[in-house]
Amino acid sequence: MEIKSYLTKQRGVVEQAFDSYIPAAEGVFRDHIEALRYSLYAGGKRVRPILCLAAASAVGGDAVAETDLLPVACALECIHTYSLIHDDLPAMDNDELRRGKPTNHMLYGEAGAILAGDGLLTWAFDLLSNPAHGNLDAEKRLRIIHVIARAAGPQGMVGGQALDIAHENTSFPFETLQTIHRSKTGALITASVLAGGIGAGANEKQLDALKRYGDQIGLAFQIVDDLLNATATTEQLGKAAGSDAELGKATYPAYFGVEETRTRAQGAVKKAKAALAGFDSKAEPLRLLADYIYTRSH
Ligand code: GRG
Repeated sequence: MEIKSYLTKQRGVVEQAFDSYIPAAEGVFRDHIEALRYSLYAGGKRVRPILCLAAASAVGGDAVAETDLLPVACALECIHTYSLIHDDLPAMDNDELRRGKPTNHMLYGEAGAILAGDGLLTWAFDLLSNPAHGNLDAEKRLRIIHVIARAAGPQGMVGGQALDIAHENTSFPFETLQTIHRSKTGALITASVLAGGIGAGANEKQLDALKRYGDQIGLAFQIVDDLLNATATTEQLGKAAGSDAELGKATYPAYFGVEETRTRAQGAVKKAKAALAGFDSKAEPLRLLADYIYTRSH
């Protein structure tokens, strides 16, 4: 299997599912829905939904992934997109460009962007809990909702963002950087993998392995994000390069330099793949995704 064609195919699967789940920009809520659809369709890589489907495939095969997990995959992307819209706001990173396009608040204003994020976060839980979507039984559905809510909330992504902002322009120990990375970026990535596993009926041993895999690729993902921010151009990234240094953020390259940072990212990818040792060839996409996370260019 070749990663590029796999990603293209899976992005198509996720985007087709969006078309059936996300309300059309029409009627009385048209402007609000247009604002949230703008960011949802602005060219994201769809890493979290693809990881969720790949984990489900690793446990139960592709058919289970595509019949039962699509609403979960889309909900994860809604939560991710909301976090980016809010992260770009003037009160946070104050970015004008994301994925090479104007950020949400540049087009819809601050209030519109805050509400677009709120709408996406809430819609995610509508999708997850709606029995009309997917064939998941109530027990799996509830467990998935809990895993995702925990990862997105005050002890996960939101808490990590709060810590990150609180530590701007301060110096702090490396352990704090790890906590910020694990919560801000890693938690939702691990939850994406776990949600796929739970939905496909993974046993506890398999879930433990998927958690170890998720934690390591989450770490690799954030390290690579730090590296790209420090070394790539705004054009390559589609968002402001060098913004971490400008905002006084501590990053892996700031602690270890570029070479050591690369080695650490490679180490995390290796550990992620080792965690999958008990899985058969159905886990091949997860293995390829681990490599992709290291080699991605934006
Ligand atoms: C505002 C509650 C709240 C949280 C924001 C995720 C996040 C927390 C902020 C984004 C800042 C950032 C650059 C984090 C590093 C890792 C990351 C999440 C990168 C963006 O994810 P990609 O690369 O984005 O999957 P695409 O554009 O492909 O969807």
